Amino acid sequence: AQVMEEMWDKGTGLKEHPNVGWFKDAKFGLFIHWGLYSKLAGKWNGKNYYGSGEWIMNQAKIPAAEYAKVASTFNPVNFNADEWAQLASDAGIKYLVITAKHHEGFAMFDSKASDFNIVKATPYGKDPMKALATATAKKNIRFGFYYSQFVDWHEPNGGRNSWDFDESKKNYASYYSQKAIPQLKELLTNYGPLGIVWFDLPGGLTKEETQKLVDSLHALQPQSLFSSRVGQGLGDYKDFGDSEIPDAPVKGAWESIYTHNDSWGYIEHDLNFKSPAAIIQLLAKVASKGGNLMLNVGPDGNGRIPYHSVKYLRETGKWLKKNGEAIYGTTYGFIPQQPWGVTTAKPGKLFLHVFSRPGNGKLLVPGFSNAVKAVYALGNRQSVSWKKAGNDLELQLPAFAQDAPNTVFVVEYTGAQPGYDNKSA
Ligand code: H79
Repeated sequence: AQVMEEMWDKGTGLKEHPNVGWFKDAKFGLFIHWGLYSKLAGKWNGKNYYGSGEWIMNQAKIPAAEYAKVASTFNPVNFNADEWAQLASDAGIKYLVITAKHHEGFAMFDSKASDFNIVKATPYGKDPMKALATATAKKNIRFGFYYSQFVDWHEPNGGRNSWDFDESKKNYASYYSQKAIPQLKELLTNYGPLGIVWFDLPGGLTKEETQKLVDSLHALQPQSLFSSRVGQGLGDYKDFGDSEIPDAPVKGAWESIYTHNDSWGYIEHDLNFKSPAAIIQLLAKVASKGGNLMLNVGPDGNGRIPYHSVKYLRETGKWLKKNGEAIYGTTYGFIPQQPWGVTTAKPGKLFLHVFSRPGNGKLLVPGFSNAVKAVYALGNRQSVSWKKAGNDLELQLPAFAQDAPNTVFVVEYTGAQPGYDNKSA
Protein backbone atom coordinates (compact mmCIF):
# COMPACT_ATOMS: atom_id res chain seq x y z
CA ALA A 1 0.00 0.00 0.00
CA GLN A 2 2.87 2.33 0.74
CA VAL A 3 4.29 1.86 -2.73
CA MET A 4 0.96 2.84 -4.19
CA GLU A 5 0.70 5.95 -2.04
CA GLU A 6 3.99 7.02 -3.53
CA MET A 7 2.70 6.42 -7.06
CA TRP A 8 -0.34 8.54 -6.40
CA ASP A 9 1.73 11.34 -5.01
CA LYS A 10 3.37 12.05 -8.34
CA GLY A 11 1.93 15.23 -9.74
CA THR A 12 2.53 16.89 -13.09
CA GLY A 13 4.90 19.45 -11.57
CA LEU A 14 2.79 22.28 -13.00
CA LYS A 15 0.95 25.05 -11.20
CA GLU A 16 -2.76 24.24 -11.09
CA HIS A 17 -4.87 26.45 -13.39
CA PRO A 18 -8.33 27.27 -11.92
CA ASN A 19 -10.06 26.14 -15.12
CA VAL A 20 -8.62 22.62 -15.49
CA GLY A 21 -11.82 20.99 -14.20
CA TRP A 22 -13.47 20.55 -17.61
CA PHE A 23 -10.21 19.24 -19.04
CA LYS A 24 -9.75 16.60 -16.33
CA ASP A 25 -13.32 15.39 -16.84
CA ALA A 26 -13.15 15.39 -20.65
CA LYS A 27 -10.91 12.32 -21.07
CA PHE A 28 -11.21 12.12 -24.86
CA GLY A 29 -9.93 14.70 -27.31
CA LEU A 30 -9.46 14.79 -31.07
CA PHE A 31 -6.20 16.05 -32.50
CA ILE A 32 -6.18 17.09 -36.15
CA HIS A 33 -3.02 17.61 -38.20
CA TRP A 34 -3.90 19.44 -41.37
CA GLY A 35 -1.70 21.60 -43.57
CA LEU A 36 0.06 21.77 -46.93
CA TYR A 37 1.75 18.45 -46.07
CA SER A 38 -1.72 16.85 -46.19
CA LYS A 39 -1.79 17.62 -49.89
CA LEU A 40 1.67 16.07 -50.40
CA ALA A 41 0.33 12.94 -48.64
CA GLY A 42 3.81 11.52 -47.92
CA LYS A 43 5.11 11.84 -51.50
CA TRP A 44 7.67 14.21 -52.99
CA ASN A 45 9.12 13.96 -56.51
CA GLY A 46 7.74 10.45 -56.92
CA LYS A 47 9.32 9.16 -53.73
CA ASN A 48 7.31 7.82 -50.79
CA TYR A 49 8.23 9.04 -47.33
CA TYR A 50 7.28 7.26 -44.12
CA GLY A 51 7.15 8.29 -40.49
CA SER A 52 5.17 11.48 -40.19
CA GLY A 53 3.57 13.26 -43.13
CA GLU A 54 3.97 16.72 -41.63
CA TRP A 55 7.74 16.23 -41.59
CA ILE A 56 8.12 15.78 -45.36
CA MET A 57 9.64 19.22 -45.92
CA ASN A 58 12.41 18.26 -43.51
CA GLN A 59 12.73 14.66 -44.71
CA ALA A 60 13.06 15.64 -48.39
CA LYS A 61 14.99 18.83 -47.51
CA ILE A 62 12.64 20.89 -49.66
CA PRO A 63 13.72 24.53 -50.00
CA ALA A 64 11.19 26.93 -48.42
CA ALA A 65 10.52 28.75 -51.69
CA GLU A 66 9.73 25.52 -53.50
CA TYR A 67 7.60 24.15 -50.68
CA ALA A 68 5.60 27.37 -50.61
CA LYS A 69 4.37 26.64 -54.14
CA VAL A 70 2.28 23.77 -52.78
CA ALA A 71 -0.06 26.46 -51.45
CA SER A 72 -1.06 27.46 -54.97
CA THR A 73 -2.58 23.99 -55.47
CA PHE A 74 -4.14 23.62 -52.00
CA ASN A 75 -7.91 23.62 -52.43
CA PRO A 76 -9.71 21.48 -49.83
CA VAL A 77 -13.16 21.79 -51.39
CA ASN A 78 -14.45 18.75 -49.48
CA PHE A 79 -13.77 20.33 -46.11
CA ASN A 80 -16.98 20.56 -44.10
CA ALA A 81 -16.68 21.89 -40.56
CA ASP A 82 -20.10 20.64 -39.49
CA GLU A 83 -19.25 17.11 -40.64
CA TRP A 84 -16.02 17.15 -38.64
CA ALA A 85 -17.79 18.44 -35.55
CA GLN A 86 -20.55 15.85 -36.00
CA LEU A 87 -17.94 13.09 -36.25
CA ALA A 88 -16.23 14.32 -33.09
CA SER A 89 -19.58 14.42 -31.33
CA ASP A 90 -20.52 10.91 -32.54
CA ALA A 91 -17.13 9.65 -31.33
CA GLY A 92 -17.78 10.96 -27.82
CA ILE A 93 -15.03 13.53 -28.10
CA LYS A 94 -15.10 16.52 -25.73
CA TYR A 95 -12.37 18.74 -27.19
CA LEU A 96 -10.72 19.24 -30.53
CA VAL A 97 -7.28 20.67 -31.22
CA ILE A 98 -6.22 21.46 -34.78
CA THR A 99 -2.93 22.60 -36.29
CA ALA A 100 -3.23 26.33 -36.95
CA LYS A 101 0.43 26.31 -37.98
CA HIS A 102 2.77 23.35 -37.95
CA HIS A 103 6.55 23.31 -38.48
CA GLU A 104 6.09 24.00 -42.22
CA GLY A 105 5.16 27.56 -41.20
CA PHE A 106 1.90 27.72 -43.15
CA ALA A 107 -1.04 29.38 -41.39
CA MET A 108 -4.28 27.42 -41.87
CA PHE A 109 -6.12 30.58 -40.81
CA ASP A 110 -6.59 34.17 -41.91
CA SER A 111 -3.46 35.99 -40.79
CA LYS A 112 -2.42 39.59 -41.15
CA ALA A 113 0.97 38.75 -39.65
CA SER A 114 2.05 36.54 -42.58
CA ASP A 115 0.80 36.18 -46.15
CA PHE A 116 1.81 32.53 -46.09
CA ASN A 117 -1.72 31.57 -45.10
CA ILE A 118 -4.70 29.68 -46.49
CA VAL A 119 -6.78 32.77 -47.27
CA LYS A 120 -4.03 34.69 -49.11
CA ALA A 121 -1.94 31.97 -50.73
CA THR A 122 -4.37 29.27 -51.89
CA PRO A 123 -7.18 28.97 -54.44
CA TYR A 124 -9.41 27.94 -51.53
CA GLY A 125 -9.27 31.48 -50.15
CA LYS A 126 -11.37 30.86 -47.04
CA ASP A 127 -10.62 30.41 -43.34
CA PRO A 128 -11.51 26.84 -42.31
CA MET A 129 -10.62 27.56 -38.67
CA LYS A 130 -13.40 30.10 -38.41
CA ALA A 131 -15.88 27.51 -39.65
CA LEU A 132 -14.53 24.89 -37.26
CA ALA A 133 -14.65 27.21 -34.26
CA THR A 134 -18.34 27.83 -35.00
CA ALA A 135 -19.17 24.19 -35.75
CA THR A 136 -17.54 22.81 -32.58
CA ALA A 137 -19.21 25.44 -30.40
CA LYS A 138 -22.60 24.31 -31.75
CA LYS A 139 -21.81 20.75 -30.62
CA ASN A 140 -20.47 21.81 -27.20
CA ILE A 141 -17.00 20.61 -28.09
CA ARG A 142 -14.17 22.71 -26.69
CA PHE A 143 -11.96 24.07 -29.44
CA GLY A 144 -8.23 24.59 -29.46
CA PHE A 145 -5.27 25.41 -31.70
CA TYR A 146 -1.95 23.66 -32.09
CA TYR A 147 0.69 26.28 -32.87
CA SER A 148 4.35 25.47 -33.54
CA GLN A 149 5.81 28.44 -31.71
CA PHE A 150 9.51 27.89 -32.36
CA VAL A 151 9.97 25.52 -35.26
CA ASP A 152 9.13 27.32 -38.50
CA TRP A 153 10.86 25.99 -41.60
CA HIS A 154 9.43 28.71 -43.83
CA GLU A 155 11.07 31.63 -42.05
CA PRO A 156 14.78 32.50 -42.36
CA ASN A 157 14.69 33.37 -38.64
CA GLY A 158 12.46 30.49 -37.55
CA GLY A 159 13.65 27.45 -35.65
CA ARG A 160 15.18 24.30 -37.12
CA ASN A 161 15.53 24.74 -40.85
CA SER A 162 19.26 24.35 -41.47
CA TRP A 163 19.03 22.86 -44.99
CA ASP A 164 17.90 26.18 -46.35
CA PHE A 165 18.91 28.87 -43.88
CA ASP A 166 22.08 29.59 -41.96
CA GLU A 167 21.45 28.76 -38.29
CA SER A 168 24.25 31.09 -37.15
CA LYS A 169 22.56 34.08 -38.78
CA LYS A 170 19.15 33.47 -37.24
CA ASN A 171 17.43 36.05 -35.11
CA TYR A 172 14.83 34.15 -33.15
CA ALA A 173 13.66 37.27 -31.32
CA SER A 174 12.73 38.81 -34.64
CA TYR A 175 10.84 35.67 -35.71
CA TYR A 176 8.90 35.66 -32.45
CA SER A 177 8.01 39.33 -32.57
CA GLN A 178 7.22 39.41 -36.31
CA LYS A 179 5.31 36.18 -36.70
CA ALA A 180 4.77 33.76 -33.80
CA ILE A 181 3.49 36.20 -31.20
CA PRO A 182 1.29 38.22 -33.59
CA GLN A 183 -0.21 35.01 -34.99
CA LEU A 184 -0.86 33.57 -31.54
CA LYS A 185 -2.60 36.83 -30.66
CA GLU A 186 -4.72 36.56 -33.81
CA LEU A 187 -5.72 33.04 -32.82
CA LEU A 188 -6.65 34.15 -29.31
CA THR A 189 -8.61 37.14 -30.61
CA ASN A 190 -10.51 36.04 -33.71
CA TYR A 191 -11.96 32.59 -32.95
CA GLY A 192 -13.99 32.98 -29.79
CA PRO A 193 -13.10 31.30 -26.53
CA LEU A 194 -10.38 28.67 -26.94
CA GLY A 195 -10.30 25.67 -24.65
CA ILE A 196 -6.66 25.01 -25.43
CA VAL A 197 -3.56 26.46 -27.03
CA TRP A 198 -1.33 23.52 -27.81
CA PHE A 199 2.30 24.57 -28.05
CA ASP A 200 4.97 22.18 -29.32
CA LEU A 201 8.78 22.03 -29.19
CA PRO A 202 9.98 25.12 -27.31
CA GLY A 203 13.13 26.99 -28.25
CA GLY A 204 14.82 30.34 -28.58
CA LEU A 205 13.33 31.85 -25.41
CA THR A 206 14.58 32.17 -21.84
CA LYS A 207 12.33 31.25 -18.92
CA GLU A 208 11.53 34.93 -18.36
CA GLU A 209 10.67 35.46 -22.01
CA THR A 210 8.48 32.37 -22.01
CA GLN A 211 6.69 33.61 -18.89
CA LYS A 212 6.14 36.97 -20.58
CA LEU A 213 4.75 35.28 -23.68
CA VAL A 214 2.41 33.11 -21.60
CA ASP A 215 1.21 36.10 -19.57
CA SER A 216 0.56 38.25 -22.62
CA LEU A 217 -1.47 35.44 -24.21
CA HIS A 218 -3.34 34.57 -21.04
CA ALA A 219 -4.28 38.25 -20.78
CA LEU A 220 -6.30 37.73 -23.97
CA GLN A 221 -8.01 34.56 -22.71
CA PRO A 222 -7.34 33.79 -19.05
CA GLN A 223 -9.55 30.68 -19.10
CA SER A 224 -7.69 29.03 -21.98
CA LEU A 225 -5.36 26.15 -21.06
CA PHE A 226 -1.84 26.11 -22.48
CA SER A 227 0.01 22.84 -23.03
CA SER A 228 3.26 22.20 -21.15
CA ARG A 229 5.23 22.18 -24.38
CA VAL A 230 5.28 25.95 -24.18
CA GLY A 231 8.45 25.04 -22.31
CA GLN A 232 10.46 26.14 -19.27
CA GLY A 233 8.22 24.23 -16.84
CA LEU A 234 5.27 26.46 -17.68
CA GLY A 235 1.85 25.56 -19.05
CA ASP A 236 -1.48 24.62 -17.51
CA TYR A 237 -1.55 20.90 -18.17
CA LYS A 238 1.05 18.30 -18.91
CA ASP A 239 1.73 16.56 -22.18
CA PHE A 240 4.03 13.59 -22.00
CA GLY A 241 6.07 12.52 -25.02
CA ASP A 242 4.30 11.69 -28.28
CA SER A 243 2.52 8.34 -27.81
CA GLU A 244 3.58 8.04 -24.18
CA ILE A 245 1.58 6.98 -21.11
CA PRO A 246 3.20 7.40 -17.69
CA ASP A 247 3.93 4.11 -15.88
CA ALA A 248 2.11 5.07 -12.70
CA PRO A 249 -1.00 7.20 -12.07
CA VAL A 250 -0.31 10.94 -12.15
CA LYS A 251 -2.34 13.56 -10.34
CA GLY A 252 -3.33 16.81 -11.94
CA ALA A 253 -4.30 17.62 -15.50
CA TRP A 254 -2.47 15.71 -18.22
CA GLU A 255 -2.87 14.19 -21.63
CA SER A 256 -1.42 11.43 -23.78
CA ILE A 257 -1.38 12.01 -27.52
CA TYR A 258 -1.52 9.21 -30.07
CA THR A 259 -1.68 8.89 -33.84
CA HIS A 260 -4.50 6.84 -35.36
CA ASN A 261 -2.32 5.29 -38.05
CA ASP A 262 1.47 5.80 -37.81
CA SER A 263 1.52 9.44 -38.86
CA TRP A 264 0.12 12.74 -37.59
CA GLY A 265 -0.22 14.33 -41.02
CA TYR A 266 -1.98 12.49 -43.87
CA ILE A 267 0.08 9.81 -45.65
CA GLU A 268 -1.70 8.05 -48.47
CA HIS A 269 0.27 4.80 -48.09
CA ASP A 270 -0.16 4.47 -44.30
CA LEU A 271 -3.15 2.25 -43.55
CA ASN A 272 -1.99 1.02 -40.15
CA PHE A 273 -5.06 2.30 -38.30
CA LYS A 274 -5.74 1.28 -34.72
CA SER A 275 -8.93 -0.77 -34.50
CA PRO A 276 -11.91 0.46 -32.44
CA ALA A 277 -10.94 -2.17 -29.84
CA ALA A 278 -7.41 -0.76 -29.64
CA ILE A 279 -8.73 2.81 -29.27
CA ILE A 280 -11.24 1.83 -26.58
CA GLN A 281 -8.60 -0.03 -24.57
CA LEU A 282 -6.08 2.79 -25.02
CA LEU A 283 -8.64 5.32 -23.77
CA ALA A 284 -9.37 3.19 -20.69
CA LYS A 285 -5.68 2.67 -20.08
CA VAL A 286 -4.91 6.39 -20.16
CA ALA A 287 -7.96 7.16 -17.97
CA SER A 288 -6.83 4.48 -15.50
CA LYS A 289 -3.66 6.55 -14.97
CA GLY A 290 -5.71 9.73 -14.56
CA GLY A 291 -5.18 11.34 -17.96
CA ASN A 292 -6.88 12.25 -21.22
CA LEU A 293 -6.34 10.58 -24.56
CA MET A 294 -6.10 12.98 -27.48
CA LEU A 295 -6.25 10.82 -30.60
CA ASN A 296 -5.09 12.28 -33.90
CA VAL A 297 -6.56 12.08 -37.36
CA GLY A 298 -4.95 13.43 -40.53
CA PRO A 299 -7.41 14.77 -43.12
CA ASP A 300 -6.20 14.76 -46.74
CA GLY A 301 -5.52 17.74 -48.99
CA ASN A 302 -9.14 17.77 -50.13
CA GLY A 303 -10.39 18.13 -46.58
CA ARG A 304 -11.54 14.54 -46.07
CA ILE A 305 -10.88 12.61 -42.88
CA PRO A 306 -9.63 9.11 -43.84
CA TYR A 307 -12.34 6.48 -44.17
CA HIS A 308 -10.95 4.25 -41.43
CA SER A 309 -10.63 7.13 -38.98
CA VAL A 310 -14.28 8.06 -39.52
CA LYS A 311 -15.46 4.47 -39.21
CA TYR A 312 -13.39 3.53 -36.17
CA LEU A 313 -14.10 6.78 -34.32
CA ARG A 314 -17.84 6.23 -34.75
CA GLU A 315 -17.51 2.70 -33.37
CA THR A 316 -15.55 4.03 -30.40
CA GLY A 317 -18.40 6.47 -29.84
CA LYS A 318 -20.93 3.62 -29.73
CA TRP A 319 -18.99 1.99 -26.91
CA LEU A 320 -18.73 5.32 -25.09
CA LYS A 321 -22.48 5.92 -25.35
CA LYS A 322 -23.03 2.78 -23.29
CA ASN A 323 -19.96 2.92 -21.07
CA GLY A 324 -19.11 6.60 -20.80
CA GLU A 325 -19.84 6.63 -17.07
CA ALA A 326 -16.66 4.59 -16.58
CA ILE A 327 -14.54 7.11 -18.55
CA TYR A 328 -15.82 10.70 -18.35
CA GLY A 329 -15.28 12.45 -15.04
CA THR A 330 -13.24 9.61 -13.60
CA THR A 331 -9.92 9.70 -11.81
CA TYR A 332 -7.19 7.08 -11.98
CA GLY A 333 -8.23 3.67 -10.71
CA PHE A 334 -6.87 2.88 -7.27
CA ILE A 335 -6.25 -0.73 -8.26
CA PRO A 336 -3.26 -0.82 -10.63
CA GLN A 337 -3.27 -2.57 -14.00
CA GLN A 338 -4.20 -6.27 -13.79
CA PRO A 339 -3.78 -9.21 -16.19
CA TRP A 340 -7.47 -8.78 -17.07
CA GLY A 341 -7.49 -5.00 -17.62
CA VAL A 342 -7.51 -1.64 -15.86
CA THR A 343 -9.60 0.39 -13.41
CA THR A 344 -10.99 3.92 -13.19
CA ALA A 345 -12.77 5.47 -10.22
CA LYS A 346 -15.28 7.97 -8.90
CA PRO A 347 -16.15 8.58 -5.27
CA GLY A 348 -18.01 5.41 -4.18
CA LYS A 349 -17.42 3.56 -7.44
CA LEU A 350 -14.58 1.54 -8.90
CA PHE A 351 -14.92 0.65 -12.58
CA LEU A 352 -13.31 -2.58 -13.73
CA HIS A 353 -12.46 -2.44 -17.43
CA VAL A 354 -12.19 -6.11 -18.36
CA PHE A 355 -10.24 -6.47 -21.60
CA SER A 356 -9.83 -10.24 -21.29
CA ARG A 357 -12.07 -12.43 -19.17
CA PRO A 358 -10.23 -15.03 -17.07
CA GLY A 359 -11.05 -18.48 -18.45
CA ASN A 360 -12.90 -19.63 -15.32
CA GLY A 361 -14.65 -16.26 -14.94
CA LYS A 362 -13.02 -15.63 -11.56
CA LEU A 363 -11.80 -12.04 -11.56
CA LEU A 364 -9.39 -11.07 -8.82
CA VAL A 365 -9.26 -7.46 -7.59
CA PRO A 366 -6.32 -7.48 -5.20
CA GLY A 367 -5.83 -4.93 -2.44
CA PHE A 368 -9.44 -3.81 -2.30
CA SER A 369 -9.85 -2.77 1.34
CA ASN A 370 -13.12 -0.78 1.24
CA ALA A 371 -16.42 -2.41 2.18
CA VAL A 372 -18.38 -3.51 -0.89
CA LYS A 373 -21.99 -2.40 -1.35
CA ALA A 374 -22.80 -3.86 -4.76
CA VAL A 375 -21.16 -5.26 -7.88
CA TYR A 376 -22.85 -5.16 -11.27
CA ALA A 377 -22.25 -5.00 -15.00
CA LEU A 378 -22.34 -1.42 -16.26
CA GLY A 379 -24.09 -2.38 -19.50
CA ASN A 380 -27.23 -4.04 -18.14
CA ARG A 381 -26.91 -3.42 -14.37
CA GLN A 382 -27.08 -7.19 -13.80
CA SER A 383 -25.54 -7.95 -10.43
CA VAL A 384 -22.41 -10.04 -10.17
CA SER A 385 -21.63 -12.41 -7.31
CA TRP A 386 -18.56 -11.60 -5.27
CA LYS A 387 -16.70 -12.58 -2.11
CA LYS A 388 -14.03 -10.93 -0.03
CA ALA A 389 -10.93 -12.81 1.12
CA GLY A 390 -8.96 -10.43 3.30
CA ASN A 391 -8.21 -7.45 1.09
CA ASP A 392 -8.84 -9.38 -2.09
CA LEU A 393 -12.15 -9.07 -3.84
CA GLU A 394 -13.14 -11.95 -6.08
CA LEU A 395 -15.88 -11.71 -8.69
CA GLN A 396 -17.58 -14.54 -10.51
CA LEU A 397 -18.19 -13.02 -13.92
CA PRO A 398 -21.16 -13.98 -16.04
CA ALA A 399 -20.41 -15.53 -19.43
CA PHE A 400 -21.33 -12.37 -21.34
CA ALA A 401 -18.25 -10.69 -19.93
CA GLN A 402 -16.40 -12.15 -22.89
CA ASP A 403 -17.71 -9.25 -24.96
CA ALA A 404 -14.81 -7.56 -26.68
CA PRO A 405 -13.08 -5.25 -26.27
CA ASN A 406 -13.89 -3.86 -22.82
CA THR A 407 -16.71 -5.01 -20.57
CA VAL A 408 -17.11 -2.75 -17.56
CA PHE A 409 -18.15 -3.86 -14.07
CA VAL A 410 -18.92 -1.47 -11.25
CA VAL A 411 -17.92 -2.06 -7.65
CA GLU A 412 -19.86 0.27 -5.35
CA TYR A 413 -18.05 0.74 -2.09
CA THR A 414 -18.30 2.75 1.12
CA GLY A 415 -15.67 5.00 2.66
CA ALA A 416 -13.22 7.44 1.17
CA GLN A 417 -11.66 6.84 -2.24
CA PRO A 418 -8.28 5.23 -1.55
CA GLY A 419 -5.23 7.26 -2.46
CA TYR A 420 -7.40 10.16 -3.41
CA ASP A 421 -6.91 13.55 -1.86
CA ASN A 422 -10.30 15.16 -2.47
CA LYS A 423 -8.81 18.61 -2.25
CA SER A 424 -6.28 18.40 -5.06
CA ALA A 425 -6.86 15.34 -7.23
O1 H79 B 1 2.98 17.41 -34.40
C1 H79 B 1 3.51 16.14 -34.14
C2 H79 B 1 4.94 16.06 -34.55
O2 H79 B 1 5.16 16.54 -35.86
C3 H79 B 1 5.60 16.95 -33.53
N1 H79 B 1 4.83 16.71 -32.32
C4 H79 B 1 3.68 15.92 -32.65
C5 H79 B 1 2.49 16.30 -31.83
C6 H79 B 1 7.01 16.65 -33.40
N2 H79 B 1 7.94 17.54 -33.60
N3 H79 B 1 9.10 16.98 -33.41
N4 H79 B 1 8.92 15.75 -33.08
C7 H79 B 1 7.61 15.49 -33.05
C8 H79 B 1 9.98 14.83 -32.80
C9 H79 B 1 10.70 14.49 -34.05
C10 H79 B 1 10.54 13.23 -34.62
C11 H79 B 1 11.30 12.82 -35.78
FE1 H79 B 1 10.77 11.98 -37.48
C12 H79 B 1 11.94 11.59 -35.91
C13 H79 B 1 11.68 13.64 -36.85
C14 H79 B 1 12.51 12.89 -37.71
C15 H79 B 1 12.67 11.61 -37.13
C16 H79 B 1 8.86 11.40 -37.28
C17 H79 B 1 9.58 10.37 -37.82
C18 H79 B 1 9.01 12.48 -38.17
C19 H79 B 1 9.79 12.05 -39.22
C20 H79 B 1 10.13 10.76 -39.00
